[in-house]
Amino acid sequence: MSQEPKTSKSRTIDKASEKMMDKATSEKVSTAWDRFEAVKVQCSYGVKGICCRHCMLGPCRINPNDESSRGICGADAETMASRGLLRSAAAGCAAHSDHGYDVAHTLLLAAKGELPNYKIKDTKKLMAIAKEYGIDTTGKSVNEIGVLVAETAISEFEKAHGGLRFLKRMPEKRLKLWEKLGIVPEGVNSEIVTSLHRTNMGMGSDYYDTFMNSLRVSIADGWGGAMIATELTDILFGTPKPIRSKVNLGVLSEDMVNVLVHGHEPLLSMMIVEASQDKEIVELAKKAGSKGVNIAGICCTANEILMREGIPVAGNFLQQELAIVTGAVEAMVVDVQCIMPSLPSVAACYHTKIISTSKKAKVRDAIHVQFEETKAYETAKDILKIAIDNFKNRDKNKVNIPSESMDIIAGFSSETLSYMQGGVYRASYNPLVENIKNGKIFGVVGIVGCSNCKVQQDFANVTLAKELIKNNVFVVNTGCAAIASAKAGLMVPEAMELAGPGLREVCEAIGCPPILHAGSCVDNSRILVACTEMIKHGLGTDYDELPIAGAALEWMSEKAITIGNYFVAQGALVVIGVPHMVTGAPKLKKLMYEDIEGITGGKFAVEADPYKACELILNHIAAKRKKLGI
Ligand code: MSK
Repeated sequence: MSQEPKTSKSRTIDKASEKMMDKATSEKVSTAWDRFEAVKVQCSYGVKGICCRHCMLGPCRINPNDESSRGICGADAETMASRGLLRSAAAGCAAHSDHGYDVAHTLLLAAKGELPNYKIKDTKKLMAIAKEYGIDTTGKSVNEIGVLVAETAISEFEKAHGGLRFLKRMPEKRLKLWEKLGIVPEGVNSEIVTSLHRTNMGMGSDYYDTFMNSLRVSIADGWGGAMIATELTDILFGTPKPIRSKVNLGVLSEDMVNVLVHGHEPLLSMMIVEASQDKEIVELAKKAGSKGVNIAGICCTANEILMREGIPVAGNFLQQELAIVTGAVEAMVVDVQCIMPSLPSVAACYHTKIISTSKKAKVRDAIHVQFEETKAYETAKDILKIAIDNFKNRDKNKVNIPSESMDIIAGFSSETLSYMQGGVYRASYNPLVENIKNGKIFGVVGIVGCSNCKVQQDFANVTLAKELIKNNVFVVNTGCAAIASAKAGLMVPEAMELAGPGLREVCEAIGCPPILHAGSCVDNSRILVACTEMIKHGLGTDYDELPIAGAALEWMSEKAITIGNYFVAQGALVVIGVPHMVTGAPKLKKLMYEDIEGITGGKFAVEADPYKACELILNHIAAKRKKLGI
């Protein structure tokens, strides 16, 4: 059956993306949308989660119309789908946690004085984490404490028993429930290893147990790997504070050397930002005929350097190829996660150099400049020199930078939010909680996750955010959903006009937009901390009592499975726009979307329509408010 290619307008609501898609089409450059449409029909077994290739008896698949259908080993649809889900959750946890481990290792070496380019920037947070870790800081220098904090964080990954230290942040009630359910993680790496073991041939076939363990490994991410990544990145580079910048492809410059940093880890990108101001680099750039070096980010690397340095964001996940299509990018420097293997082939149509930097993510047909923490600044300069040298190859006839760029205020960490509500001496969540209780703020919703060709880019995320604030719901954004909101002009004080009167009054008093940019994917841990603060300040006694919800209407990454899982384990409603690949397993589906609510208080709901998703969330929050008697 032939399928008409979709128009760029129907693929995205973002004007800049639309223009670049049209440019790509006219220049015969294939993008993710073209490849998605070329697939035409995606595997109907895969999409339902009812196929398995975990052993060489298979691959096997289940006949969805035959209840007695089994794989060769006897696995049914429930076993196959739940195993697939647990493996994905473990992979998501591994991604965030490996990121967190790298940050911890860098902090360790920096504190030992072995990395001349890195220094502890946020000593206040260092001391706070040292206290939480039970480290005796008496008479010790900042670096000595840094070593102890880093070593303790590293032990959180490596230990097999003992439980995660950050879990002590939670109210006892939730921890007790998790203990009863057997989903309290021991150590980060051991949980990932056990998850892979559990899903091996001949292991667990009980879909309930397998799903509950997918929650467990996800908790190891939220309260382990991701939280360590967030907290230790703050120690190394500073806890974010409100900062102004710009977002969308219009941040690229006609007359500067454009370098895009893309991926997730800030370790190299922070150095690239610093090196771009280096006298030698600036002079080289001028000598090459440009006005200097312009750094901008894609995906969560963008969020990391936006939050701390105010570096502009060029775009979210589905814009990585489109940024190259502008013809104005001298180099795209990639680290880990969310990097499309297609980048070198798109770049081959222009002059852009794709530079991979992580030994964990070598990209075929890219230039590889290995990142080593010991010579980070030098590496950053080497990369910038490649980009500068490439400026002469820019073909002016191929350059078309869309004019779209939008102001943004980012940098809302949990600490900042607390500070904004009371200043240095009276920092507190009390005003937020009081305004939730008095109804000026109806509830709080986290909109997180990616962009996905299966749905119109940015539409669901942006529409949901707008609908929620209209109904006095405070919105916290992370990841590519945050970039979507920013592009739509929702992260500036003017967005207050779109908020309901109660929310507007509170935001004006606090001095923040009604939609907050809280950071990257690992920074969803900041939302966990913020929810914990609400409870500590007298809003309910456990997370499932809170008038909150999560939404990931455009998700695509396994990391989003893990994030959704840990919020459901926490007791939150999580609305997703793209269903999990479990729909061929009716019992598992019922467990995830219905029965789990009676177990953890949270559940998943599928709703791609942002208006209906909003209604669902508002009803959920109303029910929670009623139960709380507010
Ligand atoms: S980058 S995981 S596409 S949010 Fe964190 Fe964006 Fe999703 Fe990657």
